[in-house]
Amino acid sequence: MQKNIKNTRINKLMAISVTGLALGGFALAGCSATAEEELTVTDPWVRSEAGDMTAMFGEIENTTGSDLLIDSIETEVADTVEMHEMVEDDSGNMIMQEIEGGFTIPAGETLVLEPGGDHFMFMGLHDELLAGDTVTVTVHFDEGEPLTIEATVKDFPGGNEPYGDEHDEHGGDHDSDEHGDDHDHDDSGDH
Ligand SMILES: [Cu+2]
Repeated sequence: MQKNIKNTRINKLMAISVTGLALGGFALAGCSATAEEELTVTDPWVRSEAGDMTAMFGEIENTTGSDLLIDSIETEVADTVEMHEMVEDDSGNMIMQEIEGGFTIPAGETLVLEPGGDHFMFMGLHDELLAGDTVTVTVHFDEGEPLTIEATVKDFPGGNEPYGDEHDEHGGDHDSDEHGDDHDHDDSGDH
């Protein structure tokens, strides 16, 4: 990690040329949105999960010339996706909580999503996610085109991070939600 920071200048030049090649492949695969050309996503993955919640990890490098604010994230495999960080609670335990206002990726910087750190939290999984599955995730920014990420599902036994109070009180199917097609009640994050 520190090595990366020290060698930023040189690595950045190399990363840009490597990125050009990688994106060429992507373009052939049919992705044409602007964000794909200006952002580099490295090793996006989602932890396999049979329950209600899991998380996505990976690195997103902002190679645009300007700061980016992630406005919202969506995926077809879960009801909602939140942006979480790990913080220390009063007892000294690390718990996760939603980031106020979303992640900012400064120009030239990389957002690192990793177990035990920042992550995209999938809540209300529709089906079990098995290793080898591919999950499509769409990241919306405060401006510009959205970024579409194809993340690979992987087994990760150590990925059960402790949840903050909000998650502990998630009581399961208390409202017998049938996963209908009306997602137009936007009451997310009302406190
Ligand atoms: Cu989380």
